[in-house]
Amino acid sequence: MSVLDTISISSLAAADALPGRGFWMPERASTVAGDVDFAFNLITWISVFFFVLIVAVMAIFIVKYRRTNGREAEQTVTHHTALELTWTIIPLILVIIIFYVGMVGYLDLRTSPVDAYEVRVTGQKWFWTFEHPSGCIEVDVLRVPVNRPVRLVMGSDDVIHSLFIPAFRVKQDVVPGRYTTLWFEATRTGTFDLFCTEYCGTGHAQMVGHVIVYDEDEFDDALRECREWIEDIDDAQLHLAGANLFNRCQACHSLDGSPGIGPSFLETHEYFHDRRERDMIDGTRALVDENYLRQSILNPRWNTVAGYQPGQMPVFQGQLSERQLRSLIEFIKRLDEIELDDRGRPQVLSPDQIRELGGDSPNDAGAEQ
Ligand code: HEC
Ligand SMILES: [Cu+2]
Repeated sequence: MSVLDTISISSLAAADALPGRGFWMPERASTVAGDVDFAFNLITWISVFFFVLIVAVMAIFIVKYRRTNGREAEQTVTHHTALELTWTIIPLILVIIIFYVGMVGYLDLRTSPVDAYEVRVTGQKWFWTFEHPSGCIEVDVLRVPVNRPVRLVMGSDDVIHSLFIPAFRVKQDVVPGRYTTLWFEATRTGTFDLFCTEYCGTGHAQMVGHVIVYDEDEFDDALRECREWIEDIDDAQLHLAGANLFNRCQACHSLDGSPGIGPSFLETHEYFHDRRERDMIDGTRALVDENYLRQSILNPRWNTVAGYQPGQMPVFQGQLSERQLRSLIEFIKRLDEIELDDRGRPQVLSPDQIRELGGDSPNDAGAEQ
């Protein structure tokens, strides 16, 4: 660690405002980022050096030894021990150095400290679910404390995904049928990108999220807020809270009637509103009421809407609290009250904004009755 640290800090550090941000690399925000950049820069600059050297020598030799009229080809040496030892031993030393740097870095990346904070991660078409020990479950937002090792235990519900946090320089495949792990220790607070880097189907490009790094005490507050905010939203505003959860559904369900992997919620809303029955794939019909919505979200395997593929809709049993489920159902029921932007996405209000709409104003409460 320490040797590599000193070299990597002194070498090639870019003069940019964000620490570690250079021509090739995003900012550095984890303990291993420096080592990864060092290995990358080392290999790159060795390659650049030899590329320039070899091409230059080649160009000089092409000119110097080109065929010229009246000049006889000379006998050349076939063997030169000193030269051969040089071009064997120097590269050998270089690849041993590269191996050493790579191996030490790899071992650091693979071996998580025992006291790490653990988060369960599920990759699903096409979103990430992060589950904290304290019960906070969130989609596409990973909240972590600064200066504390975090270990991700990851699984996939469908196909191979891969979790990548560029600023932390960590990346690991997420594979169905087994757990893979990844650890990091963030060194700075702030918000960083998180991607899926394994092509996993039509919605792959939407499988993006954020890591939010907090100071230790802010972290506890953030987790409490994550668990509890929806519990104290008034029933009258619950559909607005549902818009906050819609990011788990938007890969497959539109709100403006446009077709998708699943039925548009506009259509579902109209079925609900008109008390109509849906044709199901097994030839039966089902009335679209609260129970139908509940069943469709928690346990979609019970049946499939005609015209859609079975098994596509993720099972949300155990992933939503009762209140979250209710807010999603309210969201579909009262979709006509949700403002959409020009790309058909719902206006998402923060928990505080939603709270402000409720409570104090008797008008709002009255309108709901
Ligand atoms: C990976 C794609 C996908 C995601 C993500 C997804 N769904 Fe679905 N959903 C489907 C498909 C496909 C169907 C239709 C087939 C079926 O009934 O299983 C469906 C059907 C439904 C239905 C029945 C609709 C109707 O009009 O009859 C509801 C309700 C529903 N989904 C709610 C949700 C909610 C709420 C979320 C987010 C929390 C969600 N879905 C996320 C694919 C998805
Ligand atoms: Cu993916």
